[in-house]
This record gives sequence, structure tokens and C-alpha cells, in this order.
Amino acid sequence: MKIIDARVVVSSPGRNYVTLVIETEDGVVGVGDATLNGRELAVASYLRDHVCPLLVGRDARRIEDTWQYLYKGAYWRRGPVTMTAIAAVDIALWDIKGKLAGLPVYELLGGAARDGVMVYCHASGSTLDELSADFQRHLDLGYLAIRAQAAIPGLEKTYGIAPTDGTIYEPASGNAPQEDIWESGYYLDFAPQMMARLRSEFGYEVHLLHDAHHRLTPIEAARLGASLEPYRMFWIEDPTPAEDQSAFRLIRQHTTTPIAVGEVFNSIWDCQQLITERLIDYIRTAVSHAGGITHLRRIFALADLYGVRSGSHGAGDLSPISLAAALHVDLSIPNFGVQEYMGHRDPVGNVFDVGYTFRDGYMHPGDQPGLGVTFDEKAAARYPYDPKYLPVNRRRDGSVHDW
Ligand code: EZ4
Ligand code: CO
Repeated sequence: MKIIDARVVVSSPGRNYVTLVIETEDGVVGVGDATLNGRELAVASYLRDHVCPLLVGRDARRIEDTWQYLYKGAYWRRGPVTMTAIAAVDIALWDIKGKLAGLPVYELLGGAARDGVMVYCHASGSTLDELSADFQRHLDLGYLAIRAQAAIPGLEKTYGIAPTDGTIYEPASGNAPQEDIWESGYYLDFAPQMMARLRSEFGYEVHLLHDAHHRLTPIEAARLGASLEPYRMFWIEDPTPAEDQSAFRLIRQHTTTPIAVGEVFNSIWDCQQLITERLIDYIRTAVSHAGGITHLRRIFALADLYGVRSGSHGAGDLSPISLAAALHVDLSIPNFGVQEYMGHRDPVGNVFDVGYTFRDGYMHPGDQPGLGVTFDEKAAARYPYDPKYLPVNRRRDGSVHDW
């Protein structure tokens, strides 16, 4: 089952997506997500210039061999660009394998280990009243788990606040990064007030999540965790910059608030210390940024040994192909925790036709052979690439801070 073509499509149906299309001699087509927000063309070039020529002529059925060949064969290992490129190939090959077998990918991964995949959505507001209204709206939609973010009084712009016109929060913009001002003190005072308000209004039944987006020092993160303990968070996400793994030892000494980390990780080696030292509770690696289904399963298997659950990244800057691939993994692993689901808005639906469904707080990848996502290349051509950057944070003195 030889691969006869591998091509990269960069398009922007509302936001930028990089899609890898692999075709076999039998006419079976598989698709993979190669999107790396703000650095899209680097992955597109890695694939086009260095990987696609190697794929042509290879046996599409040999997923593990292709993964090892691309990972070990590059000599230069890991890194977001490399691992996103390998992920795209891996996801496309699993899609092809499912289509060849006539089975949804989750069946190839061992079958459903649960009936549905609990997802969490994003609620936000530029005031606590607005956050409350948005929270209620998501409860009405059936969500059982909700991430809450509100604008921090005293700061001009806060991460994670969606516009009030109903569009999804999308931080990337412009021809250069937008610059925001960050002040941890305001945030640390405000965060417990936000959660107190939500718990007093909505009770303790709904799972409550929050993203600190890598901005705190270890002792500040410890204070945040301790101050949120009365509100019994499902998790706080990325309290400190995640590459400093021993920082989490300090956080752990001070709080029982569960910790979720890993959306910027791209290999099992990035997660190793956090998992094996039991410094986190949820590992958030994304299928498209951490080497695809093959490698993500390996990370989650390691996590399972240490009582760490999955909580895959699922922001809108990951294409519907990523979400589908994540749902197949989520459905089949023993240590699934929760799946992030920001959703995609049209015109994304004009380009990606999806088989996954949402009902009563749970998603299901569907039972179409493969991943269950059809990518319309002709439609994609109508939405040309639109260069954008993620923002940069500065402190009041002008120094660059983690965003
Ligand atoms: O800022 O995916 O939990 N979700 C997040 C995301 C990230 C974006 C970056 O591209 O932190 O909103
Ligand atoms: Co996050």
C-alpha cells in the first residue's frame, strides 16, 4: 500500500490551519493537522521540503516504522516544529489505516473504554456579571465542565476573554505581536473572588477549571492553588512556565488544588519528570503538537502508571482533524480525564466536514472509518493564508513576561 502523494495545504477559513493530505496507490486519502499557531509556515516547510519527499513510495500501513524513521532519522530531535510535522504524518496514517480496515480509529486503539468523552468549554466575561451569564449559557448547552476566565480589574487586557459578539476567543492577530501588560498581584487577588462568585451562584456540581497561562512564579502559583482550595477546582492549568519542571515540587508542597500542564510540550521527555514525580494531575499534550496518536498514547500510558489523567489541549487553533484524533484517543484509553473543546465556527465548517458529535456534555468521534473528518481542498483554496502572531506580555517596567 504505497504512498503516492503527500501535500501540504495552508488555509485560513477564519483562522490559519495547516493540513497534510496523504494519498495511497489505492486512492485512500488520509489527513493530518500540522497547525502551530503563529508559526504555521515553519511546519509547512518542514513537511514540504523535508518530509513529503520521503513519504512517497513508503508503505502507508507501517505507522510505527514511519514515526521512528522521521523521529530518529532527522537526528535533530523534539521541538514543536518537528513534532507537529511528525504528528501530521502519524494522524494521516491512522486515518488511512482506519479507512483500510473499515473501522473508526478508536476501534484500532482497543475500542471504546467509555461511552463518551467529557469535554470542557470556555466561559469568559469582561466583568463577573458577564462571566456569570456566559457560564449559565454553557450550562444550558449541557456542559458538565467549564473553564472560567474574567478580565482582571486594573489590567487593560486579560488572556482568554471572548468578544461579546459570540465569536471564539482568538489571541493571534496582526502583522506583529500585540503587546499586553501583566501584573500578577492584581490577578492573585482577583482569582479567588471570581471562583467564589461562580460557586455561590452555580454550586459545586459543575466541574470548574481555570487557566493561569504560565504567568506565575512558583510561590505565587502555590498561593493561587491554596487560595482556590475552598472552590474545589477540577484543575488550575499552567500555573508556571512548564519547562521549569522542578518548580512544581514547590507548588505541590503548598496546595491540593489539582494541576494540569502540557499544552506546549511536544514529547514524552518534556512530561517525564512531572509525571514520574507525580507533580501534576492532568497531562495536556495535544495530539497534533506531541507526535500524533502514536506518541500521545505513549505519553498517556506513562501517565497511567503514575495516576495522572489526560486533559488534551483542544483550542480553536487546533483543526477539527486534531479534535477528531484526540477524541479517538480519549475514548479508548483507561486514564482519560477531560478533553478541551473550544469548537470551530464557520467558515471552518465549509472546509472540514466532521463526524464527531456533542450531547449532554460528552463528545463522540463517530463511527465512520478512519478519523471521520473530510477535508475539502477546493474549499480550502478559497481561504488564503493570513499571517498572525500570538501576543507578547510585558510588565509595567517594559520587561518581557511569559504570555
Ligand atoms: O493560548 O492555543 O488552554 N488553552 C490555551 C490556548 C492557547 C492557544 C495558543 O495558540 O491556553 O488558548
Ligand atoms: Co492553556
